[in-house]
Amino acid sequence: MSEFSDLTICKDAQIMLKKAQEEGIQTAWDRLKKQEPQCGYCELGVSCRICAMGPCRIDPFGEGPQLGVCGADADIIVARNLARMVGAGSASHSDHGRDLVLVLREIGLDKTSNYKIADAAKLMLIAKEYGINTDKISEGETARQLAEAMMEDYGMKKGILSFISRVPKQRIDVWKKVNVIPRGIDWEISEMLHRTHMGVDNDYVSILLQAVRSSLADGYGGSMIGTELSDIIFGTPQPGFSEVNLGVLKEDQVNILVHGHSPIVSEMICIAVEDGDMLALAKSKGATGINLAGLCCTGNELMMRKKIPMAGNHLMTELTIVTGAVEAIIVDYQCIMPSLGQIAQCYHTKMYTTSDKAKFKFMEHVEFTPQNAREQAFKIVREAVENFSRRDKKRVSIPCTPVRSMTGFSVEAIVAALGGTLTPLIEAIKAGKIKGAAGVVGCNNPKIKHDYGHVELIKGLIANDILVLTTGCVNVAAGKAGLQVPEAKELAGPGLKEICGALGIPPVLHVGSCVDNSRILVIACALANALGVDIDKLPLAAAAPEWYSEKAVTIAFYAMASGIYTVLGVMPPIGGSTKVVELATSGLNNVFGACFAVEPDPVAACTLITSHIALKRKDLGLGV
Ligand code: BF8
Ligand code: SF4
Repeated sequence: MSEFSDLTICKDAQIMLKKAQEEGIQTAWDRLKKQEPQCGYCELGVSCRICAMGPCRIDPFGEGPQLGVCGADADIIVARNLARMVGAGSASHSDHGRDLVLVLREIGLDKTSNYKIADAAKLMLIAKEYGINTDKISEGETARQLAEAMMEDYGMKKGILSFISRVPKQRIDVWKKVNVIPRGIDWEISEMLHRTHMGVDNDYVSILLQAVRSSLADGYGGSMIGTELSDIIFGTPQPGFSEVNLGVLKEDQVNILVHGHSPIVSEMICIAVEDGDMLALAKSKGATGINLAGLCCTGNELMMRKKIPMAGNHLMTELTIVTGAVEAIIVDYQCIMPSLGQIAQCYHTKMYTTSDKAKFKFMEHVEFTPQNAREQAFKIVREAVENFSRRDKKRVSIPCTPVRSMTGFSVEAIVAALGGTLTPLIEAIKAGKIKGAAGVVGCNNPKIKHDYGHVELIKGLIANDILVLTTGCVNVAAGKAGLQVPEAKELAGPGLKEICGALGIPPVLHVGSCVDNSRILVIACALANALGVDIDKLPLAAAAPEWYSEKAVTIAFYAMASGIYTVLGVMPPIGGSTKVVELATSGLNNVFGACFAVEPDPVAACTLITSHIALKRKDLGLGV
């Protein structure tokens, strides 16, 4: 047993944590310790610093103040804080989606030679979905018109998001009743901020319904646009194999990592590392090649489409630098710990920022635009290669060998694997071979043993014949545990094992990055439409066992509002309002046919999900 085995289940992480300790490097785990005990008011959500009459806090024991200076009570303060988290999560995904819309428009206007349409068939399909008559117009003109139609989804011109047309009618009726159909992406996010300004919306239910609407603007708006356009511009993922863990770094090669979320940057780096001149330069510096690997969601994007290996998830990002083997890390935005620049100072690793939205101390800024992306990518890769000579070989430690992992399960790929329609999946569910499906998504959080929450929950689910779809940082956890290869069927229950064996797929499907949770929504909508029922009637569930980010709260909200029961492994900051807790954990059922549960123990979380799926099967008249 390693001395770090209470922090992480991953061997590579344990070895690197030891090295970090020996080399005096602080990690998120160390900083968490220094923060403890964390503020109890903030943990309960009852502190407010929205205005300058505050900051205010409500005494959870009922002895001290029960109202803020403005008169807001615990319910209002808790709801406002939570709603602002949802708004920020929606903004993050949606602003990422917007960047892809802007690139698509530049392609359409022929203003960039760096980006092209990789999946013209999908461009045509989505353009048709948007009501664009593609018959007599060029591919470029189609791209321009689609980009501009999507821009309207961001604004207030349409009054309803285009992809809402994918949602079953029964679900739209549910949303109509409580007035949460998203009207425009930016509209809902900005209204969320408006409503939570002091003196605007002061009804906790009303505040939380706007949080729902803002989350739906992400799930069926910003994220869905992000996914569909990434497929159009960079290619719709197809199944294939890659590798995961820190062992994907190569001792004899220049190692370059991409970190963040946007494929706009990482795809261009991918082109530069494959260039012959760059390779020749690397060889002249004594390296045998240039090795590109991913971190977090931009890593997922490259893995899905290009089978580029993944070095790690959220809590591994600092530890990759500790290997001493990384020449450069290129970041775009989201989930990039500000500590990375500082840690890189202790090694030879060069850090680059690429978006004016996301600048960091100790990182060099190299702004990427659709016009200069290729040039900038080559500049960074050249510098990374030159940096190989500065590597201190004595400090290099690559702690393990990589694990093989299967990826690339876009909706199109899943449908193709099923033979062209969802019918075989529906039949397998009806026959009880597959009891249901669960999306296991989200982050790492040092408050939960790293990757333990993901891996244990997933193992329990597949053993119970529940097909698992993974996104975000869960992919690395599942991949490292050997759960994302066809051979993992041996860990599945007999029915799921049979289906996976017949199709040659793993019981745990890598469906992409966090914006790609929209792929799960598309499948849920298609299943419901095929069966003629609402989504909440299906044997589906979602879980975020180790979530940390505002984006994860937004995902949880749109999953729940779509009718999918959602289990969280970390308590959100709502404990200070019994009314909000009651609404979240049961009241929402009466409105959306789904609610949240909080369960940090993955074994207990698995029981919650299997019982929920059994109940849904019973209600559908299917064998349990
Ligand atoms: O968007 S799973 S830690 S990397 S927030 Fe971040 Fe969470 Fe990872 Fe991707 Ni998603
Ligand atoms: Fe205090 Fe109200 Fe201002 Fe919040 S909005 S800081 S509760 S006065």
